[in-house]
Amino acid sequence: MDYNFPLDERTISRAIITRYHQDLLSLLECDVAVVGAGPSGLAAAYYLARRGLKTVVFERRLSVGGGMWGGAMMFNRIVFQDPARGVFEEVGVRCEEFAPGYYTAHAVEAVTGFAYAACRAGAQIMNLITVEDVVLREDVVAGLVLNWTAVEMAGLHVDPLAVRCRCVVDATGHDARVVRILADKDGVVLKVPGGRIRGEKSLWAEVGERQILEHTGEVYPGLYVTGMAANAVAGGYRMGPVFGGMVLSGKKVAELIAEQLAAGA
Ligand code: 48H
Ligand code: FE2
Repeated sequence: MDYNFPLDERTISRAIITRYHQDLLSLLECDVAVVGAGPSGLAAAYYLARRGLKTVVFERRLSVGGGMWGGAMMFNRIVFQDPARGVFEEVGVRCEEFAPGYYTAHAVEAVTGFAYAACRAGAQIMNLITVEDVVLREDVVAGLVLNWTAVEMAGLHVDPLAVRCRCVVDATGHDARVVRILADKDGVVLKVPGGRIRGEKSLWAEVGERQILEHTGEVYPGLYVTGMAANAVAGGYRMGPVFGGMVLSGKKVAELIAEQLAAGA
């Protein structure tokens, strides 16, 4: 193999800087901004992008995948139930039946499968960026306030940048970070019973999984919840290490948003 190529370090640097900034500039205006690249956020991004919506995912960590990498107690296998099998298969994750209706997959294959599918469908995944606030227009969530995670971690006083979008999906898991940020503001009433964050209940797999789908949806004009955040906001049970509801919730939120945006267009 002829390995001689006249590499110029400046061209390498220029390529990285140029491409990143081109992408960042194009994301100033999106259809949907998903916060969090766990299983629900990645599934939502895949289905949104597949519908032709301009979709970005902001993830505060270096790695995508959220709580799916570690399976349960660091046994890196995940479990999901029959209704979600089609979603895993659609993104190319191999599923193995364990007991009637119960399937397993390798956690690494599941994370990378969903991440790859979302990218290939056209979603833009921006890791190392933390969402620290929302943009509001006439009591409608109309964008996000972003900062480098490194700024947050270092505790530096550096002001953020903002992007606009037609709607936001909170896929930040147990913390329900985006809804929490909004709900802390004076006068904000959420579209859930009681108008405020209820907090998740203890563990009940069957009920928790059902509730995830029931609670997936719009909680404030322009702001949707998916995945664990949906139960954290509405006061549903946690379900433990089962991932069917997470990816089905991502699929459901994408369907709801597609309908809503089509109706408003
Ligand atoms: C940018 C942020 C921010 C921020 C957080 O926790 P996740 O895996 O979330 P889900 O809902 O897709 O999946 C939940 C699942 O992993 C789980 O924990 C289950 C099923 N638990 C059941 C139980 O009983 O415990 O991913 C959330 C992602 C993470 O990658 C965070 O880093 C990211 O969101 N994130 N990204 N800006 N402010 N906050
Ligand atoms: Fe969890």
